[in-house]
Amino acid sequence: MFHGARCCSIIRQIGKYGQQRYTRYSIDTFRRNSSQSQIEELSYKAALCRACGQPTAATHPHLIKDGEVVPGIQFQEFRERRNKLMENIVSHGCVANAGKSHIVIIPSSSKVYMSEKIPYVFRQNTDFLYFTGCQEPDSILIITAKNENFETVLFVRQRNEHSELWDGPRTGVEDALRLFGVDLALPVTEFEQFFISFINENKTSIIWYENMDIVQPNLHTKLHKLIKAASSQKFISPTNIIHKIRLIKSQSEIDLMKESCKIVSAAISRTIEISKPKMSEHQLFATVDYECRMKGAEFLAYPPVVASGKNANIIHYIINNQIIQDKDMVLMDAGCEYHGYSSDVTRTWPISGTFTEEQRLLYEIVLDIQNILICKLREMPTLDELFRDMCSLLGKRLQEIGLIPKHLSGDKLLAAAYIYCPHHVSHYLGMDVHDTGKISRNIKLQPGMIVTVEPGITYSKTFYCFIVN
Ligand SMILES: [Mn+2]
Repeated sequence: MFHGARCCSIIRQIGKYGQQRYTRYSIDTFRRNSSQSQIEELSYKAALCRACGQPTAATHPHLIKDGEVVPGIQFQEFRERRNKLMENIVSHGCVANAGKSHIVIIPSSSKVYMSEKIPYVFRQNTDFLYFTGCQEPDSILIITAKNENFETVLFVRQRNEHSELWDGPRTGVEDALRLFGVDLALPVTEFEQFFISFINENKTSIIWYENMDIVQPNLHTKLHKLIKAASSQKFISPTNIIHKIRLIKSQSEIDLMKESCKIVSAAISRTIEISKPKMSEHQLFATVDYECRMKGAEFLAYPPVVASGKNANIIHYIINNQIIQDKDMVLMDAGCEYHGYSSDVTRTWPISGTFTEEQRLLYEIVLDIQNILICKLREMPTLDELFRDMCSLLGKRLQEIGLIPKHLSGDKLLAAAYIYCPHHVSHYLGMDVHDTGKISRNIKLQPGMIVTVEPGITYSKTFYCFIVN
């Protein structure tokens, strides 16, 4: 992964010319050739043009438009999200809240390593990303509220020449302030001091921190130590409040979600086109991955299920290493992540290009039921009601073809159908595949929610049939 020889030669070059000296030389040369006003304008631009820890409008104009923090989402939208969070925090009824001060702590992810010095692809903690747009690891978002005044502080890693040589540019403290529109940006090394001062000055403050889900292990340990030493204060989880906000998507999020779904849908269509008997499941995985990336997705949203024949009976079959036989159905459950937004689509098809009679029968039952359920969404049911509807529709259709005994009715029929579709029919979809996990499936749908509709039939004689949207 890392090329020792190339790296040494870069170090030699920097050693020889000196990075600082080289930069100063360029600015001096430039100064001699420019008028003062040009210099001012250009040095402002140069500051914005510096590569940061993530794409910006200056360095990646093909990804980020002026005024956006991340692709498709404007600066202002992040402010509105943080304001909404704090309005919900201060008006929350779970604690005797009136007049109290609050501190909300949302950590970013840390880098995770697969083996010595070899990192996994970094994926930012979703809640942190939602409120900042910041892709820096080991950072912390703090929002404090005192007498209805909110202050946002972003703690990020300082710039470091040696680390940046290895891992690429960091955004750093100064540019974080400008890039993310927070009130204050500080080095993450100053977090402890900041936190201690805050809780000393605000002895009855409420500390909002998700204590059950450890995102940043070092920070988690530190917070526990500090809170033990400081007072009798306890953590209150902000996650329910955060997920309620994330549940309702804005227009810009809906546009990103549509594109994410479009990309994976085209990628799966292409994969079906090129698939033929004797290919391996692995090759179809490679095809869907390639097609998603070529169409602009960053990566797949989850390890895809590519299952032929009876492998499709394993709901989370991700080993994907079997050869697809002539008569097999293939099941593909794949989604991509497009600028932070996930899709989740499942399709099944006969590898030969032609269904057997039996395969077509089951396929069409699932397709019919899926279409009926999609229409039912207009009535704004709860997801649990949608699931009950699916079991009832599926039960009746399977009775018609003799897979479920005709005398069953009511709950017994629903239970019999569940054996053929042993999973829920829907979940919320968004930045995460199983988005806003704290939200019950027993609440009515509302405009702005995005959900999957994924009925299926697990039939163990020869194949599995499953459709998702
Ligand atoms: Mn799903």
